[in-house]
Amino acid sequence: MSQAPDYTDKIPNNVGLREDRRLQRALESWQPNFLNWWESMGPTLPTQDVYLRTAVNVGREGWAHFAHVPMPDYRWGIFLAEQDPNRQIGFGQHKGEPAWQQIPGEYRSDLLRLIVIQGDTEPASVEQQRNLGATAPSLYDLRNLFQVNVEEGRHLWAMVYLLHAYFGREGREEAEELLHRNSGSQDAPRILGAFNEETPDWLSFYMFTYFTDRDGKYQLGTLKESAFDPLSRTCEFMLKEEAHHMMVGTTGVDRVVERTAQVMVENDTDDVAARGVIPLPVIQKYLNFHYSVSLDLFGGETSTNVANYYTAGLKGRWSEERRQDDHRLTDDAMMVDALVDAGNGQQSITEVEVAALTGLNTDLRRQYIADCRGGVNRWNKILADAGLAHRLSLPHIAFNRRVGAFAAVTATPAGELIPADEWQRRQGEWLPTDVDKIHVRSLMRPVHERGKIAAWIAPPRNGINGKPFDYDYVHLA
Ligand code: BYC
Repeated sequence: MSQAPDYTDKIPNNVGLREDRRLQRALESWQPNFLNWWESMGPTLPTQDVYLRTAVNVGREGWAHFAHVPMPDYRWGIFLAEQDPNRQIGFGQHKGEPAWQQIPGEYRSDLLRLIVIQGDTEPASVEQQRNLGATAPSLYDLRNLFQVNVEEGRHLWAMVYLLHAYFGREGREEAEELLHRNSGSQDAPRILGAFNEETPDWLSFYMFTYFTDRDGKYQLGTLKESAFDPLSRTCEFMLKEEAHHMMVGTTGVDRVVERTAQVMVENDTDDVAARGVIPLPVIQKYLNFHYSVSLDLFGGETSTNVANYYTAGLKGRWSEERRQDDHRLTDDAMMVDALVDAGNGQQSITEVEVAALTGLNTDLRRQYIADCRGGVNRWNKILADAGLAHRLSLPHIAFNRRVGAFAAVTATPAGELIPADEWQRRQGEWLPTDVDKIHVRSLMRPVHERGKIAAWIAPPRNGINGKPFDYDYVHLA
């Protein structure tokens, strides 16, 4: 008997890949391309092995398995949350009908678009972060970087599974394109703006995992509501992994703020750049940048796309089931942020009433902003506890925007509209300048020694999976 390579083991899954030879073959032929992409665009730091959490099943006990794994041996699996055979569509014109196990023809192209956009972000972030290993502040942080990277790789697999299983040849072609586009490429960039920005240093990495991964949490939360059940189940499981990424961002910024505050107090000065830490105004500028580019990921304040997605049942709201309304919204209105003509050629920022369906990007963005405030409050508590008066804040929604109503204007972090030439002159007060970036990069020296940590960041309060901070999380090559 000829021994076909057993890809069902190479691709751990709970989707019955063994029983679907066609799909198995399609994914088999994509797998080497993925691995080539990982080799050429993934993490550059050579390692022997890394203490990683691997998803092995979706059940309460079995889903996360921790072990030292050589990176190339990491197995990217396909896992969907448990199916509820009685699941009904929770919103839109099909509310109350059974969830779809196949895609209705009329929604095929919209679903394809949503899945491709979601899929495109996953490998993009791995590309953006590929050089960070070389400057990791500790083995603990290095391990977390790799954990985030392999999970983003798995999230790509999650979307590619849907493309292959439900979209035929077009889906297979899109799956190839996901490996062809690259972050920052001139010819074939990633689809959304934030995923073509650089993540050149660890402060950017923590800000990215705080603000941009958090957009991922909210977008996945809306796709988890989808009438298309396999998409819903995939996103539900992805959200479990996303929690770790949130933790990396939240505690990463905590630790940077904590260390800066310590050095400020010890030396009784704000002027800490020369003392080997990141000054609070620079942290604020990084925050301003990552928050504003992440707001762009929510699309326009009003959008007929989102109205159509909702009505069709493709993309719901955050916590759809907890909303106290008819879940159809055809007769509802809501207020969205907008620019209006204030007469005498001036514009001003206000709110206008629109059909609730077209305002759903704003609705999601507001949920996201409220969540982001939680981080800022935490960081300010660290400053307050250190006895410092300085506070961090989220900039206004009109600040530094490229997408939506406010892309047309230039505004300060306080939300004051200013002429474009003033913005040009003053943007260095609010966004990282070359001098700021060079200073931050100058601190990025690797600390790859067990139990040691760079001087610009405080150690974490807890290790991973109950292990201490000085655990041998990574063995370097
Ligand atoms: N960049 O109708 P509108 C994550 C386009 S992150 C470039 O307002 P819509 C992760 C738009 O395509 C989550 N173009 O937009 C995080 C449209 O073009 P057309 C990723 C943009 O469709 C960290 C036109 O402008 N997932 O998972 O309502 C690490 C009008 O826009 C942008 C998703 O985003 C932009 N930023 O909303 C790893 C979920 N914004 O139709 C992973 C899937 C808009 O005129 N995507 N445009 O040609 C969606 O839900 C929606 O497509 C969007 C846009 C929210 C992105």
